[in-house]
Amino acid sequence: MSHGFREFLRALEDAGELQRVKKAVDPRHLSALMAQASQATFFEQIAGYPDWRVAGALVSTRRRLAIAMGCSEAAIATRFEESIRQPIEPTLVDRAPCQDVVLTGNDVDLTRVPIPMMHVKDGGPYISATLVVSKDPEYGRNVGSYRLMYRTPRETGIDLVSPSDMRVYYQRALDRGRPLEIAVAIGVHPFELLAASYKAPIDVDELAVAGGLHGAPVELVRCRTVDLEVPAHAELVLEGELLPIGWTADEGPFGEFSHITGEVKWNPIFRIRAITHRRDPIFYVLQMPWENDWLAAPVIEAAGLQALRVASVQPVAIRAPVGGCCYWTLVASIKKRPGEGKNALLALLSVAEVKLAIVTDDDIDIDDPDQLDWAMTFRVQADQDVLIVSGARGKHIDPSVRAAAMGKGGLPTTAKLGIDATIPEGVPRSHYERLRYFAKDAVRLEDYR
Ligand SMILES: Cc1cc2nc3c(=O)[nH]c(=O)nc-3n(C[C@H](O)[C@H](O)[C@H](O)COP(=O)(O)O)c2cc1C
Ligand SMILES: [Mn+2]
Repeated sequence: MSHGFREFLRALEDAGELQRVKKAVDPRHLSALMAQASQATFFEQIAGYPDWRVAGALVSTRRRLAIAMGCSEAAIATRFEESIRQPIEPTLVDRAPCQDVVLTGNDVDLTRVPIPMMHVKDGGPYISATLVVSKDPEYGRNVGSYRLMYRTPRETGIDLVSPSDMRVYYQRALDRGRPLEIAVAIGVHPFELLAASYKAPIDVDELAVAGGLHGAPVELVRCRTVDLEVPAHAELVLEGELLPIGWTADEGPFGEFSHITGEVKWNPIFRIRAITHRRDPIFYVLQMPWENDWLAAPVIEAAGLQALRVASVQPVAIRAPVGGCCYWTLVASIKKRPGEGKNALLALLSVAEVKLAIVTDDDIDIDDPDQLDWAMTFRVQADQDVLIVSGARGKHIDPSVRAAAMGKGGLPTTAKLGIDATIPEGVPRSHYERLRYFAKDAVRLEDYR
């Protein structure tokens, strides 16, 4: 497979974006060391875990995400948008590297995997790079990414608080008094993780979305102890079930993708029946919050593009900047016709929990914060170009929505802000003519040295 996890590591290394650490590292030090590296990191020795190596911070920047997606940084949103329109169903294979080693019964022991403590207030060591597969009798196979908190050698917590397809699957199993079988694949290509974080309709198998991103079917293998399939090339697989106990076990705190320490949540428990892995496994430590943020960027940007097109506004560029955690803010430049600055804002603010949208014209490079500030300074009249919507759907991990004051289970709302930084109607474009230096192309500084 040309787009496996290991091929991606090689692509990063070829691009000078992967650093190897040769000395043995304590797993509790992994996150801090990754944070100090300017590249993705590959740890060749983990103290106390001779069988394992660790890779992480793989898509911590837009550049590394672009390498994963095989496109330019500017093309990420359109590349994602085109691929999700062309899903490719996965195929089944008989033998798989992810089952080189199969551990069941008393051999199931998470303490043999180098799961790191990441942040000072975390409720325990966390597995962050998960692809969680489940099935519902009616809706079929589902894939999402859900963090797992170490509890015991055979149990983890899972954060199933937010509305999601798997939450619905779990609730439906719970209503019948049944556990929900899940299989967790760790160490898969970012395309699988992007598909997992994409909000497909509930009856859509996100592994077909991953196939669309690869341009080839994802190869799956049947699990050994649950009626599920996982990517054959995964480094590590945890098979088991979510116990039918509802939202009763404490989980967290954990460093959230909002860059903020979260709260303790009430959640189900994942009991592990089997651990399978490669003969020479690499454990993927997804570095919070950066990798979680960048995995959201294509999803949110593509949703913004689609919303603009439905509103018949012509986008030129779109970005979900990392300052808004690639989730809460959208910035777009458009080829504007009269009124479309406002139409564009309405479209962008309809996306998920996006709470700040900025729209500007196609002469502004939206990757340059100075140009964006300039547009907001000279193209905005606050009494005419600012849109505020109250009481839209919010997300609890944004402290400003004051979810803590609502009590458990309350769903917060948020205000949304749109800024139309396009050239106002009635102001000629010539009023924005940028200054140009006299004789700019006629003289060269090096001729005067
Ligand atoms: C690295 C990563 C970790 C995530 N962790 C969680 C989580 O712990 N809980 C959650 O509800 N969503 C989490 N998400 C978001 C979900 O994966 C996302 O909402 C997805 O669409 C859910 O899929 P589903 O609705 O098909 O089950 C995470 C996303 C990423 C990229
Ligand atoms: Mn789904």
